[in-house]
Amino acid sequence: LLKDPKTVAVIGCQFRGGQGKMGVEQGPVHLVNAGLLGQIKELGWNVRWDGYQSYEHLEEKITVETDPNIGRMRRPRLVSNVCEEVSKTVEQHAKEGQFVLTLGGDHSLGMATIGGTLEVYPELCVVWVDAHADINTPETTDLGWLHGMPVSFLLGISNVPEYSWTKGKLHPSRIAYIGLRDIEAGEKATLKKLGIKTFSMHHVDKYGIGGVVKMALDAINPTRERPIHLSFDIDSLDPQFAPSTGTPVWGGLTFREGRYICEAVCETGKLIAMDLVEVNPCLTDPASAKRTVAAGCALVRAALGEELL
Ligand code: 6HN
Ligand code: MN
Ligand code: MN
Ligand code: MN
Repeated sequence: LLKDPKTVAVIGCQFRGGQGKMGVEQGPVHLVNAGLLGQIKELGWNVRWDGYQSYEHLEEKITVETDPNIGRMRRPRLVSNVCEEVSKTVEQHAKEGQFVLTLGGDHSLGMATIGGTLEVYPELCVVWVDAHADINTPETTDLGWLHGMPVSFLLGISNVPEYSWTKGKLHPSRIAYIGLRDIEAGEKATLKKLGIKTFSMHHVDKYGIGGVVKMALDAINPTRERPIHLSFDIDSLDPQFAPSTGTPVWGGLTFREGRYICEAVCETGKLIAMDLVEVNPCLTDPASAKRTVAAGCALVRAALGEELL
């Protein structure tokens, strides 16, 4: 599956343009300063740190003035250009056979990371762990921020000329959500129409996290042969475990439930990429930020095999 099963490429995406709050671009620095790269090495991985990607060259060129809304979409050209660049970086590392770990940054990056891995692994399936479905289209979005829309571009149901690089190759039968609890009416209609597998907190309560992960994988990866991309939004965790995030929603996953998802996906032996996004260490007091960052590090370690040692 991975040509280089011992190497993880880590990309620190200092990007906040897909949402409106300052600080989410600091996520990667806080995760790395908490010792994440060393922790991954201790699990036996070669770490290829790709450095902090700051996108200043694009932010200087694509300013608020030159990037007016397209319909309701805010900062549409900036997000598109950054994501296209990230997508190429992810694709390159995946092509080299490395596990790709992307540290966000906001979740608009999901269209970039999964877009990149899909180019290398056409049979890919996606586990999207989030309080939100992030499947708004330019028509259904309320606030207009792109971090609520990446899945619609992956599926090819948002058609915006500025986003023509997004190829829309993900089939709706190959993505499953876990942790949902804040979905907009338009998103609900889309999920229903496309028959997408969604496991909300209601299902987690009803079946337990073990049952939910099994059902999710059975749906998108029945024979467990497909490569898996795990896109983990830290706001899937309950705010008591991950308070430092831009759109917290009560009633979320416990830390253990979040960890379990990462462990179980890792256990399949098919995980080829992970995103950890929406860690915003600037929104809370330092102790809460530290707790959020520590939770994020533990999720990554689980996805990279800590529990299997
Ligand atoms: N995230 N559904 C809301 C929106 O603005 O479209 C919230 C999106 C949150 C996005 O947390 O990655
Ligand atoms: Mn690189
Ligand atoms: Mn998200
Ligand atoms: Mn979210």
